[in-house]
Amino acid sequence: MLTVFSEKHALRDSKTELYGGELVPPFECPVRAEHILQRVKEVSLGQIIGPNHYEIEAVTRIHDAAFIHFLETCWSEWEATGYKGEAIATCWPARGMQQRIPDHIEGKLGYYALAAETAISNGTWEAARASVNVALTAQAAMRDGAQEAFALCRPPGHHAAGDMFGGYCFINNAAVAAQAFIDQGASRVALLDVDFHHGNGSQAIFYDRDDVMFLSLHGDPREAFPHFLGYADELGQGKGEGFNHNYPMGPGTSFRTWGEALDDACRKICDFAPDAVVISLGVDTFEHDPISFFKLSSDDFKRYGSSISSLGMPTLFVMEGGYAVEEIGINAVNVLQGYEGQ
Ligand code: OKP
Ligand code: ZN
Repeated sequence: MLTVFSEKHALRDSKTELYGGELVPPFECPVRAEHILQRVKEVSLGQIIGPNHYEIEAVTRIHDAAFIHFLETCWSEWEATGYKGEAIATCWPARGMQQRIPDHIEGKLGYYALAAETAISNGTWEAARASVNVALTAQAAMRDGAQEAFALCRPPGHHAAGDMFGGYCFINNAAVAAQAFIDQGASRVALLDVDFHHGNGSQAIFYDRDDVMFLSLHGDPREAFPHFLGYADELGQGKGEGFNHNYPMGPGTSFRTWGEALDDACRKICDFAPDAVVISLGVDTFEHDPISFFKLSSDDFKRYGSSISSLGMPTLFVMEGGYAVEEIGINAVNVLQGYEGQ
């Protein structure tokens, strides 16, 4: 399987994450991508190429142009204020307040942020831009005939909505890639999110559409981030009704339960008969993940990779989360090897 990777991921190297009331080194750190790349090489998964450059229009098919401009200019505006730390949102347009975009960077941050853990710092934009180019390059390989590809994206994307960043995400790489399939003539695309966290951004982006079905297996929002989306009764709206499927699961969920949810999701994908499947591949479902509560073993990742290949559909894997950094390479590549029947 082809892997697409950009060294520019390393430019996303913020020093702080607001976690448990402390500023800690971010869980979403550069070594994650390095370990995955190393494992891809170790098992000789296939060719590894760098990303092509894509115009921003491929991104603004999904994201609001003013939001993209904000991401691009946030750090320099923040720096210009003289603040000493990284750019972190501290106030929001909460219930009953105006949804107007303020002029001050503090206000803009609150307007465009969905959570406070994710700091924007020098290089964040460049890395996010390279990450979406990685996804688009892998997608283009499939347009040109590849049956599957691995976009080794970092930073991840599935929490990013049309005009919101957060949950370590800035540009929704998987959503932009799904849209590229549609723009190239696909009638239907299934976006299956197996990251531990609900892909609130992807869901919101496609919620009223019937051409991209979104399915997500994740920690129950009652117990897990992003807390305010991902319930089972969110089924889509308008012509998108019936094209959104959530499988929230509780603390301690084992592969038995998780695998049944995956089988159900796969049946829905089969009925939908998409031209392509995009997998938001997070491996934070791992039993030893430091911030998640599912109990999948490294072998389980191989098993479910094989289930995904049983769909028999062109499949684009887009890297999302996974924070047990020592095992992240083995776990992510196990999915890909399972898919390849190894
Ligand atoms: C990004 B991705 C845990 C707080 C979690 C944010 C998690 C973002 C996950 N107490 N904070 O979906 O892997
Ligand atoms: Zn996650």
